[in-house]
Amino acid sequence: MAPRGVARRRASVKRAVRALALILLALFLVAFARTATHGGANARDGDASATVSVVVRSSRRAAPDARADERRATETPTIANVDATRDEIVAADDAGVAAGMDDHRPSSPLKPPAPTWARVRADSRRRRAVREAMREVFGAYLKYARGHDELAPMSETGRDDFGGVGATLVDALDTLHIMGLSREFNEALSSLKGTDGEKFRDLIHGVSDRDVSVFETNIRIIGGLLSTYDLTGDADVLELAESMASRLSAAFDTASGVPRSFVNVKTGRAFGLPWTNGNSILADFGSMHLEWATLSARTGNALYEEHTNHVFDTISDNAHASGAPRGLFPHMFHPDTGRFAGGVVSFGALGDSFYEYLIKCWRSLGGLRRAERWREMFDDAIAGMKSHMLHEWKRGENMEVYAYVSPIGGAPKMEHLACFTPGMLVLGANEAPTVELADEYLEMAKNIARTCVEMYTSQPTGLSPDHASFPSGGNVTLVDAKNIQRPETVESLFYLYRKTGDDVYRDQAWTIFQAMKRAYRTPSGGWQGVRDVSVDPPKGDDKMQSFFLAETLKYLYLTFCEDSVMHLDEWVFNTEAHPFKMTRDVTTLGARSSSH
Ligand code: DMJ
Repeated sequence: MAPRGVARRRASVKRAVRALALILLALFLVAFARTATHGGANARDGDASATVSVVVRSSRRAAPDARADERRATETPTIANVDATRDEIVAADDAGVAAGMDDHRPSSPLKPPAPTWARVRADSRRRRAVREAMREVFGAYLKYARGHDELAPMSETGRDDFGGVGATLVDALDTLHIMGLSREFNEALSSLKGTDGEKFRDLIHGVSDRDVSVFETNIRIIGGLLSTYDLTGDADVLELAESMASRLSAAFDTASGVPRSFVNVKTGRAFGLPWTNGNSILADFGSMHLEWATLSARTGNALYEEHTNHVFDTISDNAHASGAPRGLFPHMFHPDTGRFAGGVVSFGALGDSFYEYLIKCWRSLGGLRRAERWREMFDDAIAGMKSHMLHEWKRGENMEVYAYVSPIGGAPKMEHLACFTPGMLVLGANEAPTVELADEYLEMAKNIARTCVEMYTSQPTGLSPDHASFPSGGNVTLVDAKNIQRPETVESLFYLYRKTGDDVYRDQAWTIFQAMKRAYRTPSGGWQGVRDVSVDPPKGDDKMQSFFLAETLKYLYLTFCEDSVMHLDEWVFNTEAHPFKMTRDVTTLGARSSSH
């Protein structure tokens, strides 16, 4: 028997061990709870350093689905909810600041994650400024151009470049909703549903005898309606989207199944652009699947997805015969011969969104047919771009290294349109086949984005030209001096910020927003583009683009939100920045491609 003192010591050692065990258990439970609260992103983060394989990828893709479904079941997305979320975010911001919270801290002390997306807090002041801009420009649109496609801010009247169907109304809907501008959102929606929207509904229901661009109608009208449906659950809006798609379906009635560029919504007569010799354009017919597969999933009608899935199969099966370097495609395709017909190979006009949709469809459509082919085609496209289209630019006297993308065979210059490339590369870096490739994509994204930002900051107006060249040892040189409020650079800054959490991207976005505000604003409250970015003060173009409300202001706003707002593992943005809930439950897959 041990003496009393020894027994007491043993007992107190036991107590200490038990206490220590309890502390460790508590720490573990806290860590576990935080991981669970932060959801699929962190679950996936844990294996981010592993060699990525198909198996890893599919488990990565499964996680957000469960989270999204859970939310769908508990939450009816209404404008009130968005307001509540915003208030909660602001309150949480304040609490976080008070507690000295570090945004970028690892979520678990036991296993620091390599995050898919950075965890970032809102910058309430800047976010509010962008929201106010949206309120102002949409107010001016309603006042002077309600029901028209776009506002002419200086003339204080409407413009109808899309057939007078109220393009801005539809393009702006989801931005208003996301920003919690409930009064404006409700007014826009009731405008569309009420007498102001008669022309719009006549177009959608094929009553008016009107030719429309299949691409523009798809990305703006169908995209805008679908995202509004995903945000609100409003069944009338989904019905309008479906009706519009059934009008456009006539364009797919070709020997190859690849649609022509224009269609008459009443007669179904389809035709190509006159300058293309009857060819269809890659960026047009190659960027429809995201909308049409989503529409099929929401309506249960497989027809839409079948059309665009077949288009993908046709493009993919023609890859070797396209005449372009591996992974890349010329922009002309003849819908009757079913063959590529030459043209430019570009990440700018005529090619851009085709490449964007390879990665977006792969990331966001569960049950995608030939899913691996979409990913392979994306990685091949980037490899092709790197070998044939990516150029180094040594800038200024210090010969600092930048990068830019230009079409194959063309002069060494870049359109602002191609500035979406960094954002696309960020998406490609997530869940890339190897860690090395992920790093390479991110590096490329940063270098191209530097050039895009330089296109703004090098000009006296602080605005980018639409097209620029980059002489070695020199500065940005104007090729097309106008600026038409395009979104691509701020879009890429948004993705880079969400990926890295590096404040440099937020600051760049803020600088660009301030330059826009200074140069675009007019006395009517509408904001217009400028004719020459090198002239300060600039002359305006008297046009407020509908994509300025759909994309530019939306990406700016989201850059200043915290990462949980439109989280990039839950939402995918179409090429007009209309967000769709990621679709994990596509069951209506194309019968025509079932052999693959
Ligand atoms: C937008 O309409 C879309 O982003 C499209 O894909 C090409 N670019 C314009 C805005 O610049």
